[in-house]
Amino acid sequence: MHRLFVAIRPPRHIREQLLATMGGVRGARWQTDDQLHLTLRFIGEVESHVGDDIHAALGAIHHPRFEIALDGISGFERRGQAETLWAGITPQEPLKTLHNKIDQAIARAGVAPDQRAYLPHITLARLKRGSGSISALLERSGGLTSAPFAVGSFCLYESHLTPEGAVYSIVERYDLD
Ligand code: 3AM
Repeated sequence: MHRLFVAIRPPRHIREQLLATMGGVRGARWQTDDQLHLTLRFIGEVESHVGDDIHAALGAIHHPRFEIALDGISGFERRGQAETLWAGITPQEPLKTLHNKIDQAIARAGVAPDQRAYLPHITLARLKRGSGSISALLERSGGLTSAPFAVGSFCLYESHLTPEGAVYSIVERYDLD
């Protein structure tokens, strides 16, 4: 079985900017450079032959290149407890359109459509229990923005879960038009 997801690998200067914002939050496990990605579609565990069909479906996608920028830091929380911190993205429309195309393409490979609302973000940290609320954590760091950067490709990733955290590897890269 392979644990797969589709994501954009941010360019080096954006990853450097993200890495430079990290720190200063207690209980945060910050992402490493290798882990930084913008998920387009989480797939989950699939058999090798389904992975091959997903690869073929992704390779048939046509989508124009576009530009996005970093837009603030936010997070996901559950019951008032922060679980992750992430960088927001603007504009979201090209990512949502590409997400929908990927969803439809991989449905043809037999993967059930995504049931969850898609919110584009780049995870920066996973937080230990008891880190407090997002708003308390973010008083210092809400102002992250970047110049627009080009997205010229997206990638199929494989995720290996280890006790030290997830290890992500790029399986394939697909160029946009
Ligand atoms: O891109 P981020 O880091 O926000 O949390 C996982 C990670 O998200 C998410 O997929 C990305 C690559 O692993 N993920 C893991 N399990 C998931 C699930 N069952 C999931 N997303 C949705 N449903």
